[in-house]
Amino acid sequence: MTIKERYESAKEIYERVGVNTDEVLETLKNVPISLHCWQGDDVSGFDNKGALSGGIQATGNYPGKARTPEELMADIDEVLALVPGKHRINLHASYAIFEEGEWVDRNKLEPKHFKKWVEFAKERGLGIDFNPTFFSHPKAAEYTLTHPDPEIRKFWIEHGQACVRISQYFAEELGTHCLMNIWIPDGLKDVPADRMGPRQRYKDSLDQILAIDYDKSKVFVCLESKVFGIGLESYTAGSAEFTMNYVMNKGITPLMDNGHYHPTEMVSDKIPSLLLFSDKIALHVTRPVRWDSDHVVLLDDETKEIAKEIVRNDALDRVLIGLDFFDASINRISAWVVGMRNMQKALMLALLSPNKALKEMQDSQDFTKLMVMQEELKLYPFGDVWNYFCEVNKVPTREDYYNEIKKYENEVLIKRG
Ligand code: RNT
Ligand code: ZN
Repeated sequence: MTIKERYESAKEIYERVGVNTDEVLETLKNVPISLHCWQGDDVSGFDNKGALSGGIQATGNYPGKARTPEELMADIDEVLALVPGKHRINLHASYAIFEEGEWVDRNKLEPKHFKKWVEFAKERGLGIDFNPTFFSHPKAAEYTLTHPDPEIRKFWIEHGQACVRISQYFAEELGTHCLMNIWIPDGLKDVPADRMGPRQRYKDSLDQILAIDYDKSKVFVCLESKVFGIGLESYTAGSAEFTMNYVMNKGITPLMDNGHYHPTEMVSDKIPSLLLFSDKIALHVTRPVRWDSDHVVLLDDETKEIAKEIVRNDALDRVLIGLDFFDASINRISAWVVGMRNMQKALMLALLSPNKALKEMQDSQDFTKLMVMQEELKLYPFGDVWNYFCEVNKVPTREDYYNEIKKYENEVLIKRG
């Protein structure tokens, strides 16, 4: 049977539970996922030679890491050719591209340092999302936006402001919004003597960043919370409560990374609550294994559950989906492609679910039928719909992308030092 024939048969099966698979394909094709550039080079960036800091870690030494903007862009092209649909790219300030012999510090970054990225995005019809980089820098050795030294804090405030201007440049050039996400690693390894002070300074720093004039309809400033980091086990200034209160107070956008909570706390469960109070919310979809380890996103229960909350609350245009992981132990292109395709598979599963009927079962307290249906739906021919989706969007079906990646590894990656 061909992929198309299998699809036709799957279509009939889904029709019986009231799901139109053609509509699912059309919807999913138009859901952009923001591809994080930092999977390609283990979060190294181009603006300094220092080690990755900030309590995050990429482990592994698989060959082929991108070392230059050209290599990173070529790798991103390879990824986009293996993922169905149209997407966005997510850059960090540390990926600024300087002219030969030029260098400016992070507080002096300007749109021109991202011109090459804009050209890259324009040629491919991609949107760009952005992040100030408050780590991997000599001035970020201890704290950034919470620093007790006013000079260092000022440096980082200026960096945040510069990034808002760069975000607006992206939005204006590309004709689509730019999500600008603020995450700082600031925290303490051991028991604090003052939990309030750093948060007070964080609040003031954010106020100063947001005080510059920018177009809120084009730049969506987000704030990402975190419960702990490596070496920051006892306290983080940007806790969930700080972040949620700040966001609600200022009318900016909350961003949840599903590696940033206690292990049994689920981001999927938080999504509807946030949707009731914020017009838009943003996600960093990742996979924490025992800690915020940033493993590649799999088609696991929580990824599926996150997708369900987005789809059944009719929020595909209100939840800005981005990925955030960095695995250096496997082929980095494969890490990206597997993560992207899994996020899409999770969304497809959610779209293929008879969500209205299931809600009615819950409301009418028909929990018996609800369990039967939820369990049986797991065995519906979802793979046949997925393969057809890949085929019509002209990307490899099933595991065929692996061969493409292996070919690229042999022809390109292996030759990198
Ligand atoms: C760190 C945060 C943050 C970073 C990226 C590189 O724990 O998740 O989003 O991973 O900005
Ligand atoms: Zn994150």
